[in-house]
Amino acid sequence: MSEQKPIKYHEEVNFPTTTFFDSIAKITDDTNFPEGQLLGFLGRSNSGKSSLLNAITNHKGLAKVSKTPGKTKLINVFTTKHGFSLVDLPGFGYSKASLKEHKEMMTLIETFLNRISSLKFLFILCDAQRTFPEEEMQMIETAVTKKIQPVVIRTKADKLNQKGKNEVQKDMEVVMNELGYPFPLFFVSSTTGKGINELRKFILSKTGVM
Ligand SMILES: Nc1nc2c(ncn2[C@@H]2O[C@H](COP(=O)(O)OP(=O)(O)OP(=O)(O)O)[C@@H](O)[C@H]2O)c(=O)[nH]1
Ligand SMILES: [Mg+2]
Repeated sequence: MSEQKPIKYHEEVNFPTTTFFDSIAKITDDTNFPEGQLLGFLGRSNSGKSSLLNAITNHKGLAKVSKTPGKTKLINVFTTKHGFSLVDLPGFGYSKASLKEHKEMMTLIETFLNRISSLKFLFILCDAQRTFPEEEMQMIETAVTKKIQPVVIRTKADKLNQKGKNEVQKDMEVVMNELGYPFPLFFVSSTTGKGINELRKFILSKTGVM
């Protein structure tokens, strides 16, 4: 594959200034989330959640990206100056995490989905090179039952050629048919900027900014 040139994606669609709000380790009745709509970003460890948040907000060091997976163990909340907030959820499925750590993380994610009624969108990220896993399908179903809009994002799209992308697109249509729910689907690359503007437009239109 030929080297892809980075595009100046940050100049096309402006995203509101976004700043760190808080890191949350446990959800109780006193846990403070920002006012306004919350948009959750969920996916396996290393699926590219933190990188995507940095790309969307055009803010390189906003969410921490690590070469070693399993970095984000807390719920990290970032708030935009337009009143909605982005939530980087802990990456699940990291092979080196202990069973106890894994359970704690899944409990934190479940509590978040169950208890936080201002959560309106759940972006489910999955590396475009992977087969879409069963657990992610279940997360789509969970979101739908809780009246949270699920959106699937296939990440690291720079690693796919057109043929690969077409195959993934077909696989995702199979998933939509199986679930009986045609969720919005995006292919993005935080490295090249592919799909980032489309995703920004989607977020801004759904949150009423655009
Ligand atoms: N090629 C490519 N690599 C990417 C892309 N996005 C992220 N990566 C790399 O994938 C690795 C994981 O990225 P993160 O953004 O930290 O992933 P995460 O889902 O936040 O991981 P956890 O915090 O462990 O849950 C890093 O080495 C990134 O540089 C992308 O679009 N293309
Ligand atoms: Mg992360």
